Amino acid sequence: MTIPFFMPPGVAFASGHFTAENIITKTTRSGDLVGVFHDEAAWRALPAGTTIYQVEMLPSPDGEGELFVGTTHLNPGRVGDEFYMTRGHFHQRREQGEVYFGLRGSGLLLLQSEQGEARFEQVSQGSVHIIPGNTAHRLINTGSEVLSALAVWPTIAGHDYASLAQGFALRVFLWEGEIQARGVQYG
Ligand code: M6P
Ligand code: ZN
Repeated sequence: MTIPFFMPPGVAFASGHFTAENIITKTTRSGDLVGVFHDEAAWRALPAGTTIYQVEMLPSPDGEGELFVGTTHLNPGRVGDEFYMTRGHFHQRREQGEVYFGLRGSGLLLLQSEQGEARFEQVSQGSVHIIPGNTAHRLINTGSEVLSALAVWPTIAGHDYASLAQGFALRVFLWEGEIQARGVQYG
């Protein structure tokens, strides 16, 4: 008997690019990231159309129990001394977690609790990151190649950017030739 089959979408694990119809893409440019980087003058000096990262996603149905699958491609670069990073977010549905898989490049996943406690995980090819609920997450590219990470998250999770209006508690810079994290002072 011939097995009836459905041809599923594919992902190239070396790059994170999907092969599927109806891939959804979103580009985040420097001009979209108002107030995200520490050095405002350096941010203003960067053309607003500079691509910082792109997300490609498979379409998924809405509703409890459904999952999104997407790849973030974060370019290498710095705004002043600070490495390029994603905006970062809590989930609107705070209890919902997410999984990131490092595919290429090297960087950091910055995780932060609602109490403001921050920590890093090293992202590299093959790394697996289980992001618990109630935890904000941001990718930082500390390397010289594109950092690509595959993500799987519940469609109901949603994004809450507003709760991080003050930013994360740690920032990552290239300082005297070394990758360094610094605590953020709020005035
Ligand atoms: C991953 C997922 C997405 C997220 C994207 C970009 O692909 O976590 O949900 O939108 O990264 O991150 P941000 O929304 O913080 O810009
Ligand atoms: Zn998320």
